[in-house]
Amino acid sequence: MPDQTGDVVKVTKTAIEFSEAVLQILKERGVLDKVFDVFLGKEHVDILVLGATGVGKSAFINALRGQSSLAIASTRENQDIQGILRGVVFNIVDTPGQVADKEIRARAIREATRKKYVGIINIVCNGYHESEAPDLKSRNVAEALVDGEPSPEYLRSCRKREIDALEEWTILLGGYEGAKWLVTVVTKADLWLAPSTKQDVLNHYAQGPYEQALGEAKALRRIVCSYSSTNRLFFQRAAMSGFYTDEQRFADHNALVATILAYCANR
Ligand SMILES: Nc1nc2c(ncn2[C@@H]2O[C@H](COP(=O)(O)OP(=O)(O)OP(=O)(O)O)[C@@H](O)[C@H]2O)c(=O)[nH]1
Ligand SMILES: [Mg+2]
Repeated sequence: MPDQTGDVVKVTKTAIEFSEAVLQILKERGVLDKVFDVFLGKEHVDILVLGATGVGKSAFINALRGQSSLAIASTRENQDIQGILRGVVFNIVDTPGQVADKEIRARAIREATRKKYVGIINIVCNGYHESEAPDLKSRNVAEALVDGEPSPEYLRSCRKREIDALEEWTILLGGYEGAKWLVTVVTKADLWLAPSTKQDVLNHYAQGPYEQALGEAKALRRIVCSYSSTNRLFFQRAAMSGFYTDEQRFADHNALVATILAYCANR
């Protein structure tokens, strides 16, 4: 289906995974009735998914839809995924993260700023970027892994890249009233999560230089969540942290879905 800019946009209709556990969380947070009111009003929700190449945006959207991501190619155009959740239509736009696709991303961002209500999901992964994209120099693994372990230098440079990626869209929020919330999803927790470091990782995205770089987006209602879309060796070689249990995965998924619904209900 051609959009106004002439781009070809793929629309996939799907249901978003939504379990009783999510309802329970909303109940505990005292917002269940409010969420149902929004459902009854059959409101439309646009969600823009942003982040550098290889952070796991497409895998995250697949996980949100209850789909796995075994073989996944780098995204090269904006993709519109429509999720139906009890009558409410969620329009989720997956954007390409490669540096070369800046213009394509800008189009999705401009398009979003014409909407009245937009939620932003910004995907980061504590530096565990993995992609075939030419702008990740570590295509050949040599940079990302040293002696079979993720290189601290590589992780650091990718975390820096995550901060740099903010610049592209935060500036557009000045004067635009439609953006209502920002959820920073720190995905790939199966790789990075450990009891002793979890809080430090979440703090990295909630305060300090990362938060400073949010600029205009600092004014949004926002939260930082841990997540994992799949269990996978880093570059198919380096081990996972070993601390991310299935229980934790369900808990993260349900808490995130509940947060998105609660944010949408708080219009
Ligand atoms: N271990 C692990 N790997 C993940 C996770 N999510 C994504 N990956 C892997 O990370 C790589 C990149 O994932 P994508 O979803 O394609 O990343 P993207 O952000 O969409 O990248 P672009 O489309 O290039 O912008 C893939 O090899 C995924 O399998 C996760 O939660 N855990
Ligand atoms: Mg993608």
